[in-house]
Parts: sequence; C-alpha cells; structure tokens
Amino acid sequence: MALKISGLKVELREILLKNKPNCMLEYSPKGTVPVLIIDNKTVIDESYDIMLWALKQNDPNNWLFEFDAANQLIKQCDTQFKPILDSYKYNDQNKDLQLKSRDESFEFLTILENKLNLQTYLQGEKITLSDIAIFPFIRQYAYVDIKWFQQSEFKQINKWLDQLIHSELFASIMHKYPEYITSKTSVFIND
Ligand SMILES: N[C@@H](CCC(=O)N[C@@H](CS)C(=O)NCC(=O)O)C(=O)O
Repeated sequence: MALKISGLKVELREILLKNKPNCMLEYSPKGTVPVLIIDNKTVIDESYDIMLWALKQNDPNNWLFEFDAANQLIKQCDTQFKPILDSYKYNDQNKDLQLKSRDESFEFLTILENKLNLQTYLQGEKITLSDIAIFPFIRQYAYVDIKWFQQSEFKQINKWLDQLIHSELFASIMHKYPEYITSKTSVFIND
C-alpha cells in the first residue's frame, strides 16, 4: 500500500514461499518476503524499511505526518504485540495458552482503542503510516476468532479495521498475482 500510494513504479515478482527462486535468495539469504531490489544492487528486505524507502521519496498523502510518534507505536507493535499475536495464532491446539496470549494482547489493543476513541485513525483524521503498518497484524489477530473479536470491547478498533479492509487502496493491491517465472509474468505497481 505504501508503494502504491508513493506512485513509484515498481516491478512486482510474486513468489511462492514453498518455491523460493534462487535469485531471491542470492539477494536476500534470510528468505523472507518482501524483498526490494534497487538497481540490481541495493537490497531492502524488511517491509517497514520498504515503506519508508518509498514514502521518503514521494509522500503525496503525508503518511509520514508526526513520524516520531508513529514510529514509536509501530515499534511497539513489532516488539510487544507481534510475538503475542504469533502465540495467539499458533496455539490453537492449546486453548489455555491461546487465552493467556489473548489476555496479554489487551495492553497494546487498549492503546489503539483509546487513540481511536478520540480520532478516526491512529494519528488523526486521515490514514497515515501507522495505520498501514499496524492494521495487517490486527487483521490477522481479528481473524483468529472473528466472532469473539467483533463482540469484544474493542469497538473502535473493529470500526477502524473495517474501514481499512474495505478501503479502495486495500482493494487495489489485494489481487491474486501470478507466480513469477520470467519477466513475462511480472506485473508493475503504478505502471
Ligand atoms: N519483519 C519481516 C517479516 C517478514 C516475514 O516473516 N515474512 C514472511 C511472510 S509474511 C516470510 O517471508 N516467511 C518466510 C517463509 O515462510 O519461508 C518484514 O516485515 O519484512
């Protein structure tokens, strides 16, 4: 979404995680996606760094608004919430552990809920970087048990998530892309 909003033209090579191309691993041996390759030499292989790379060049919607505060919240999501999310997601065979993770998640979710009680998005009345960096994780969290999430105390987060999931921007990038085999099957963002 950050690449799209930046307007930068980027070639998108869809890969299957069970069939990682060697050329991807040569550029980024850690083998995670996404990987951005610039001019066949510079490699950026963390999604947040890719977002910042794009927005620092072109930020038409001012997504970098109040960057320091946004960055702090995003880092908190990454270090505090993400491990709890993983434990909540992957412990579906152990209900006690899963419920313990759910309890632990409340601290970060309450921070979001309190912010969204005062404003439509995390940094104010417009979508900015922190919304886009954080909502995919909340979406994963919500869908572990969507019925529970929808009736939970996190009413504002539900509304916010719904708005983002149903946004034009999200729809515009959430396609099923063909697997990259050769450059004939690659597609472009902002062609
Ligand atoms: N912190 C990294 C996480 C990347 C990551 O773990 N991506 C997953 C897919 S969502 C992956 O590539 N996993 C490797 C695998 O499943 O083989 C980032 O945001 O770029």
